[in-house]
Amino acid sequence: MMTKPSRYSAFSLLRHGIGHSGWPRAWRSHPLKPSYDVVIIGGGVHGLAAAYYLAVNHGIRDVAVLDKSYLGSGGSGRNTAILRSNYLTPEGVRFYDRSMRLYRHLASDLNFNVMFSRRGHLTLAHNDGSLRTMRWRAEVNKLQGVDSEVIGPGEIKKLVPHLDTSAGARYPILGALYHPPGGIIRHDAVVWGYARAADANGVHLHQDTEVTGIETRDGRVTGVRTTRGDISTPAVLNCTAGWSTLISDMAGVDLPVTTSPLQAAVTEPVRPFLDAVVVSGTLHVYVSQTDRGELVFGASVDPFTSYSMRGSLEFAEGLAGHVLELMPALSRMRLLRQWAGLCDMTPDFSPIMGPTPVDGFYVDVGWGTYGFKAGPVSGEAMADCIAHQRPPEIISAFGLDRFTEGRLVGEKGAAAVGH
Ligand code: PYC
Repeated sequence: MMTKPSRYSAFSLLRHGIGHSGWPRAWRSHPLKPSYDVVIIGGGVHGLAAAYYLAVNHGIRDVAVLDKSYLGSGGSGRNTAILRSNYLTPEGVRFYDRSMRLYRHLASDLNFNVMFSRRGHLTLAHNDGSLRTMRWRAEVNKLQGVDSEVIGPGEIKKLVPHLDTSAGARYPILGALYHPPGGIIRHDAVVWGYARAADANGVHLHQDTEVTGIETRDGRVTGVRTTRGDISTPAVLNCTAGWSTLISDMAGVDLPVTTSPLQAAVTEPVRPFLDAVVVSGTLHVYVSQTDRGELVFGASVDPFTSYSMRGSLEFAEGLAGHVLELMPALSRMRLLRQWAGLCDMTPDFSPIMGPTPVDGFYVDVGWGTYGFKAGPVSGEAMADCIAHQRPPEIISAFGLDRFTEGRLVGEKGAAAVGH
């Protein structure tokens, strides 16, 4: 049988696929200047987005973003890229919903394909207690204009036919919080898109530049010491995860944060069969299928504090068992890779954002397991906070002072899984 000649001959594949000739650099390298108007520590989605919005929304372009490794090397490149805004508190729902709105328009704002994919997000309830929390969340969500409702096993089965919704399952599914706007995105593309756009707007991106100290005088920030030289600056934003306490300590600011690893894993690619993002708090597992066909699985944070980013066999075993309780048909799929990121946990599972007792030292930290989905809104809000030297309304509930004033914003009940 004659086969149709492919448009991509071996020769053209070699010409276009290997060597990447003629591709422009997405962002430039610069010498480290001795001073900047703003220095942002952490070159992940939060730091890059803050730099981008400082330049674009406020005309503040004399900004440096410092990362001790490569851009996106921390939590931004180590998450499961799930987007949602079905939180428990009104403050949380409003905040994450703004992020969803920014994410939806990000590809056109940044002129970069970030592969946002609206999938629908299901949080399963396996007992009456969870079902009650789902109903509560649905009501809070609706009051804030966010699309969420509780659905029963019949509707769940239609959305995700591979789920075992039978009454005989070991953890029977009683219902789910269904959040149609939820979805996934390509996390690296979000980093690269913000980095390219920040660079195009005059921001200096400095990779392999580790912060070794923060200078203060008379209660205000005056500069940053780095492995590539010292910088004088009146404004420093700590956008790190894992090292947020270390950096804040350098400025003399204590944070109520502990750090735990969060592991995830990905399978070999298979044909698309899973449209929705599925989460089970009881079984401590969440799963989605990427555009390439891989299944991405996550779980709860490791049950100890650590800065280790190594995967463990114990995690893979537990994960596989739990996934199979939900979707027995996956028993023959192979895990390809696993990884871990660092989660900075706060006592109320909400972030710490805004000014600190040290003038000019700002924090955007303590994201726990919610950091990636908040990247755009955090960047927008922290840029506003620095430009106007006061927190905008959307983050006013998340200040560091809430821990001494007893105004906690309890978001543990909205965690994808138990932590
Ligand atoms: O809160 O949706 C979530 C989540 C997924 C992975 C980590 N956190």
